[in-house]
Formats: sequence, structure tokens, C-alpha cells
Amino acid sequence: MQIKLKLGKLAAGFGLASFVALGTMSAPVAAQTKPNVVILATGGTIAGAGASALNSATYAAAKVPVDKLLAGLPELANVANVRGEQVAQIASESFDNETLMKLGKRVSALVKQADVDGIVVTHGTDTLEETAYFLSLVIRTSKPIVVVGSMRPGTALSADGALNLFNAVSVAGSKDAAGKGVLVTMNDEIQSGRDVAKTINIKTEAFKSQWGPLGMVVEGKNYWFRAPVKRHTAQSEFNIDEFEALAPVDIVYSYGNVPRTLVDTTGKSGVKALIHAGTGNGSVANRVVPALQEVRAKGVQVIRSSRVADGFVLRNAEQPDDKYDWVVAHDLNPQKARILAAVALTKNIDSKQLQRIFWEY
Ligand code: DAS
Repeated sequence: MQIKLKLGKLAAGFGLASFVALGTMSAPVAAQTKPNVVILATGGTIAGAGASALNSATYAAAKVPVDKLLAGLPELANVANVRGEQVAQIASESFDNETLMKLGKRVSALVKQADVDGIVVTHGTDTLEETAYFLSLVIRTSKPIVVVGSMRPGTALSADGALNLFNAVSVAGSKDAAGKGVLVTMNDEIQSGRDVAKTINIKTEAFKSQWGPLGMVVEGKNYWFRAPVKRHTAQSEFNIDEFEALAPVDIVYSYGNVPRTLVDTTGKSGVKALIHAGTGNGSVANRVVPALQEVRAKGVQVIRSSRVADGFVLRNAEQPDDKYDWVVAHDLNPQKARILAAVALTKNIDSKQLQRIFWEY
């Protein structure tokens, strides 16, 4: 197949020299058969800009508005009819519960529209995994929802945002992506929003799940190898239409020499649950155990997660959870455990219900 390559003009949205492949590429799908995908932009590196093409790690996040992102990627028209909305314009380390709720409410409203076939959320990578998991818990839909970011700004050499976004829109418009929970497309992989985490902070291959990706997307085609088994989206017992705020839940990180005061302080801050990011299999320092017991006695749920990235916390292994009435976070990392507890505790449930929820979601 003879394809003539021509250096395109600087693409406004991604600020990068885009190569426009001409010649015998497949013609765009006719408009009436293309899916309608709405892109909700929140900021991050995918909307970032650096001073030069050599700045792949030094740049400002959350600078390029969604209309410029889309204008810089005309190839999206090959796979979907797209329109964009700017829900926020922040680096995702600054996300908070209010921003999560605002985004979730907008997603919930859009998926109810018959003329919306799929949703893409562009997002900073730092807390992308938390947002993806949150949406998988509270959006009652089987329509594809794909969260996407980038590790390099669009102005950098070999920027990853353009293809990540193209892949996200392609997957969000795919019928075979329906019912698989909230997805994350990064680095050609299709990851489960529940399982994926940012594991490397300086490479484009940054997002991993210990259970593996669900599949890959290559040139607009999805290749699936597994499907989620945990509850999500349409099968969730949670619905963002039924609550207005997340429950306050915070995390205490454990390490050698950790004082009990971190737990004492957090336990008195008004949280409904405390996530203990323990060492090893969710272990708790002996001087911190009484502090957690006192927090539990005040009615705050205690949830044992682990600072170790992979594996899962076993109930009654490193601590007598039954005796202390504590919950284990299973394979969820501390930040995901916080999201699940913050959603679950919008309902009036006891620790046994909470533990069931941690097994099922
Ligand atoms: N600060 C990071 C964020 O917004 C940049 C990024 O990787 O998106 O999450």
C-alpha cells in the first residue's frame, strides 16, 4: 500500500508536528454510522504544554482547552462524531471530592442521552486511577466510559497524548467495549479502571494492573483477552444520582518508626473510615494497634490496605480483623480503597456490609 507521508502544520491542540498520512488509508466511516462520543476534559498533562519539543518532563499541565485538543486531532473524525466539554482544567494531583462529584454527575447525565454512545474523560495521570474507579462504582450504564491521560505534553517529541486520546475515542465508540466497566487506554493497552494504577512516574508505559490489561487497541481495532469479574457500572449497587457528597475518608501511611499520633489525629478529624496503608500484608505496628482500636470504638471504620503495590491483604492473617471488627481492602491500593469506602459510606452500613463490598467491587 503506497502511503505518501507529508509533514503537517503544527497541530494547534497538541502543538506537535503532525504527520498526515495521505493516500490509501481507509476512508472515514460515514457520519451517520459513526458513534457519538463526548469528551469531558479535566486538565492534566494531556492538556499540558512545554517550552520546547525537548521538554518531555518539564511543562505546565492543564493549559490546552478541550476545543484545541480536538482541533489538533482531526483523525478522531475517522472513528466517531466527537464534541468536547471542559469540566475542569487542573493538574489531577489537585482533584478533590467536589470535582469528582461534578464530573460524575455530568457523566451520569450524558450516558442517559440516546444520542451519546460513549464518554471519554481526559485527565491528569496522577489520580486518574481514582477517578476511573470512582466512575466504575457510581455510573449506572453499560455504555463505554474511557479515562485517558498522557505522560508527555503534546508539545514534546514523541508525545503520547494524541494516540492515547485517539485510542480512547475509538474504544469509547466501540460496541465491544460496552459492559466492561470503566476503561483506561494508555500506551496502546485497554486497562480496567478498577485494576489499573500509575506505577511509574516518568515513562509512557506508566499504567499497569497486577492482573494484566483487558486488551489492546491498535489502529482503531480492539483486541480483548479478558473481562472484569468485579461488580461495576450497571451492576453496581451505588448510583451517583442518589447522593450529593462522598463520605470523608482519609489514609494513614505506615513505615518503620511510625507514631500512633497519625492515627489519633486522623481518627478525630471527622472521617467515617480510616484507610491504614500498612507494611507487607497490611501489617500494623504494635504501638498503632491500640490507636486503631480506639478509632474503631468511636464508630470509625478501619480498613487495612497495604503500601505494597501488588498482592492482596488477607483477612485475619497479620491482624485479628474479626476480633477488632476491622475490614481488609483485598487487592485495592490505599487510594482506591479510599474511593470505595467514600462511596460505600454514603449509605448507612455496618462493617460486615462494608467487608462484603470490598470483596465484590
Ligand atoms: N501533574 C500530573 C497530573 O495532572 C500531570 C499528568 O501526568 O497528567 O496528574
